[in-house]
Parts: sequence; structure tokens; C-alpha cells
Amino acid sequence: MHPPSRQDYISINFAGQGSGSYNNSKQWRRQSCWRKWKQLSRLQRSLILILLFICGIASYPAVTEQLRGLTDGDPETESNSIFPHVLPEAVKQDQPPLPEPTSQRKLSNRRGPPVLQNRLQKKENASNTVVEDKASDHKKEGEEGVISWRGPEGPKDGENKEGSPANQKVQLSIQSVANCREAVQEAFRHAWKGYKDFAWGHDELRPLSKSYSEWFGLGLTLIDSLDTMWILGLKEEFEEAKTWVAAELTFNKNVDVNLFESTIRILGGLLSTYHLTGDTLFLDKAKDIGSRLMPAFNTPSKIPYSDVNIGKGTAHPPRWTSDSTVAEVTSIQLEFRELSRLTQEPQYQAAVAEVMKQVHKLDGKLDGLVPMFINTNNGQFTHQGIYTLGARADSYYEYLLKQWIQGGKKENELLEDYLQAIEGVKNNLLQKSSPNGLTFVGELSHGQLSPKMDHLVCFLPGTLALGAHNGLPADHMDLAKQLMETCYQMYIQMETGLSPEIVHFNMHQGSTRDIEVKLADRHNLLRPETVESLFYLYRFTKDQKYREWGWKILQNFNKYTKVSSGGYTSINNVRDPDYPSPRDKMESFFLGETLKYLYLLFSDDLNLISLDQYVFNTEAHPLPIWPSN
Ligand code: DMJ
Repeated sequence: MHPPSRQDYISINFAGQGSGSYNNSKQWRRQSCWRKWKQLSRLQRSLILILLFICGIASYPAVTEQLRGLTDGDPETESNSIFPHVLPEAVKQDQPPLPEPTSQRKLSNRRGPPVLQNRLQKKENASNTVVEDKASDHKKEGEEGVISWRGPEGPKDGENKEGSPANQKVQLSIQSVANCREAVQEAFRHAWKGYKDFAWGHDELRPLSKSYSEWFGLGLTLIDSLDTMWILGLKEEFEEAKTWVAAELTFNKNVDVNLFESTIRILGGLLSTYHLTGDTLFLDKAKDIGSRLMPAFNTPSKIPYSDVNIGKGTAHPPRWTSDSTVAEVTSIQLEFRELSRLTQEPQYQAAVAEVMKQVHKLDGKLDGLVPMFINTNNGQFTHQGIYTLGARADSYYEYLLKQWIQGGKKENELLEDYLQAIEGVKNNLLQKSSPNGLTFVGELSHGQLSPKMDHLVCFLPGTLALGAHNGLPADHMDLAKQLMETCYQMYIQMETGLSPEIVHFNMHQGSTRDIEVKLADRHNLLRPETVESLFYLYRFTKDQKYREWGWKILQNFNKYTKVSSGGYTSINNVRDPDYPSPRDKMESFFLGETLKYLYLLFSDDLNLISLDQYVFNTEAHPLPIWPSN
């Protein structure tokens, strides 16, 4: 504080004089009103008081709403959606609430006159642009198709229609859960319509350009979707697809396919459809593709090559390396083991078991965590020192647990490796974000932790929960719940309510937000991992919030990725609700996995793919747990 200067003193005196004359005139007006009031009769005065009282009550909105019966509960939940926005415990306790996506907040929730509301809205929009992003960056991509793209402005499926799930009560009644299932069926039908109209028999739909793309040229989306249609009860669609498989699907083609991708999507899809339907058409096709993939294992080390020509029977690594990806060579086991069991031909199981045996013994792991590459000549890990639960390593961990479950929990090496790896995650990769303490799994690069987490890592809560359900330590379930919260926050903190491909967490004290997204990582490919984990978490805990979260995610897929002429599209920018920048591609896993897990999340019947009878492969194709002898 500095002492008052001469200038300060004079200005205060001057202001006092001015306000004095204003007060005099106000006082005069007050006195004259009072004289007039005194001149009125008692009856006149009472009438005026009653009128003023009635006007006062009627102009108070909350009271009138109550009188008109418009609200009957918590205004927060009533005015948002059928489900409240649930925050992690840490956030609820002593932190200001994390921001909901702007698009999901409603102005009607706000207090104050419309002008102020507008200003609040503008300010919010401005702060949203603080993200490292310019909407125009990507406007050129897919521009042609945008004409047919309904985009965020269009009717919001499942949101505003009368009687739709969004209009149901917060409490999930049996009826509203049935509506959620219907909404998933509707989403599937819409996706299928696009595929049928513009991409039938091809690998992937390009919904904006109303065309298709080929990867292997094997009808990938159709095969990946078969068991989903069966599970969703879409019989007509299933029969049409089956007719195509019977008449058109041939693997006798001079084409290079990726061993991992064709195993999890095609072999896995056919095996699972065979189990669900009992139709040997699918088993025959599974045998055909399985045997055509076997040349991949003809390597000096028996660690398979990444690519196989299924027509010529030759295999090779990618052009630039003799390495394969660790996740790819260790996430084909469920399928080949099952093929051996069904055909009574041991070579499939023997080939994939050899890979597991070698990886089990290899040096170069860190507390059970594996590097991302393995050499097909010498069978050793390469590019050592980087450890992640994301791309290139993710499903190695998933398949350790799932093979152990598939085989009746007898293969101890698999269990040991899994338990050790989870300890490795806890000791080396697990961290908390700032300011809200979200638990996340980072990456380790030569001893240095990077707070980077792929959306792919969101398979982990589900896998941890599955392990705990099968008798593994209870603290795995605690960790599953914490990570589930984090994965949900990766959606709900984005302006579209959809997760980006990769996030970075803040770890510094004083950070204002937990999650940052780099420019190159803002895309969403309609991936399944978070809804997959929600399904497991709901099955094992019966906590309704997991259904509520899944419902919200489905709504956001409908809002930002649905294409009016049919299909859904990947988007480039989850941070721009006005222009998420469609990519013009519907990945096969959206139908194979994302919609299947959403449907199962809303299915009460435990017999609809019981987790004590089936184990899902990494592409969401359920395979039976082997009966114990
Ligand atoms: C799918 O093909 C599988 O889930 C795989 O394990 C990971 N990538 C996609 C889905 O994101």
C-alpha cells in the first residue's frame, strides 16, 4: 500500500459532492410517493399489495415451473440427458467439476438474463478454440462428401425423439435398457445400410464418397459383422450375409494379407459364427483361411512373418524390416488353438504355442513388460527399451490372460507372465494426472516416463476386471475401475464427447486440465476399447454408471460420426464439434466390436455370451472356454 497522494484525496472529495445532489432528488421522489400512498383508502392499498404479491410469485421461474409441474427432481439431471455426467471420486470431492463438452451443456441450465447467457456461450466457444487446433486445417479432406454428411447439426438420433432413450428417466428401468439395445440395433442397421448400398462384399465402407476401400479384398466388414448380427438378433441381415459367404467368399486369391489382422477378424469371426450358429459353412471357411495362413510360420526362428500371400502360399516380413510386431505374433493364439481343437489337427496350436514358449523365455523384458518388436530371423526382441500397453504391445497382455482362461486355467506359464506384467505396469507405467488425479498408464522410453496413453490402452480395465472375476487379485479390479474412469474422461472432456486416438496427461502441479491432445492425435476411428471395458465392468459390478457412460458415447457417435446416406465415419478432430472433419472411412471393427460391446453392455441376460462360457478374442469374436476333461 502506498500513502494517499494529494491527487487521490481531491478526487474522493469531488465524487462525494456529485453523489450528494443525486441523493437529494431521489429522496424527494421517495417522499412524494409516500404522500400519495397515504392518500389511498385501506381497501385500495390492500388490493395493490395483493396484486404485487401475485406478480412477484409468477415471475420467479423455479416456482412457476413447480406450479406447472415441469420439474420434479434434480434440475441438473433433468435438464441434461437421461443420465447424469458422472465424475471420478477425486473430482467430486474437492475439485471444481471437470468441463463437460460444450455441445452437451444446455443454456437453459444457466441462471441470468439471455444477454448474459449469450456472453457466457461466446466466452466458452472462445476458450474452446484454445485447443491446439484450427477447424479449417482439415476442411478440405472429405469436403465433397460433407454434402451428404449429416454432421453435428442434423437430427440427433436417440436424443431428441419422443419416446427415445434420451427422454427416459435417469434410473435405468428394464424398459429404458431395452430402448438402449434398440438404439444399438438401429445404429447397426444404419451402418449396415451404408455397407450394403455402397460397399457390399468389399473390405470397408467409405460412407461420404459412397464407395469402398480394399485392404485384403475379402469382404472384411461383412465377415467381421457376422456374429454381431447374430447376437443383435438381426436375422434378415445375417441371412443375406451368409448367402454372400456361401456363394462369393473365396480365399483362393493372389493377395497379401496381414497375419494378425486376418486371424483376429476373419478366422476369429468365422469360428465364432460357427459356434453361435452351428452352421458348418463357417467352420469350413475357417479351416480354409487358417490353413492358408500357416506359411507365415515358416521362418528361421518360427516367429511368424507379418504378411502372407494366401493364394501363393508364401510369406514375408514388411519390405523395410525382418521384424514382426510383438502384439501381432502373440495375439493369434486363441484362434489357432481353437481351430486345432475343432479340426483335431494339431499343427495350428503347435505353431502358435511355439511363439508363446519363445517369448516366455526371452530376455529384454522389464518386470514382465515386453518391447514392441521381435526379429523373425533370430527370435530376439529388437528396439528394446520402450514399454507401452498401447499399439504394438497391447494384446500380448490380453492374450496371456485369455489363453489361460480358454484352456481352463491350467497353463501356469501364461498366468505367471500375466501377473508379472500387471505388476510391471503398476511399478513402471502407472501415474496420476494433475489436477484431478486420474490414474493413467504411460509409456517408458529408456527409463523416462512419457505421460502418453493411446486409446488402445482402454482395453486394460476390461482385461483386469476379467482376471479378477477369474480369481486373480482383487486389487486388479480396483485398478480396472480407476482406469475405466480415466478412459471415460478421455471421451467426456473432449468437445464432441469422443476420445482422441492418443492423449497426454499433465503431471505438473498447478496444471489446469488433466488431459492434453496434440494436433496429430485428435482423430477418432470409432474404436471399441472403452465400450469393451465398460461391458466387462458392468457385467462384474452391475454399477449402472457404466451403462450410462456407454449410452453417452453411443449418443456422441450418433451425433458426430453418423452419415445420413448410411454408415458411420471416422473423424479427424474430436475437439471441434462444429466441424469434426469426417475421414470417409468406417472401420470393420465398428460393426465387429464397438456396436457388439455396446449391445452386450445393455443386455441383462447373462446367458447372452456368458463370460464363464466364452472368451472374446481381441476383435470381439466370442470363442468357447474349453470344457475341462
Ligand atoms: C481391433 O482390430 C482390435 O481390437 C485390435 O486388438 C486393436 N485394434 C482394433 C480396434 O481398435
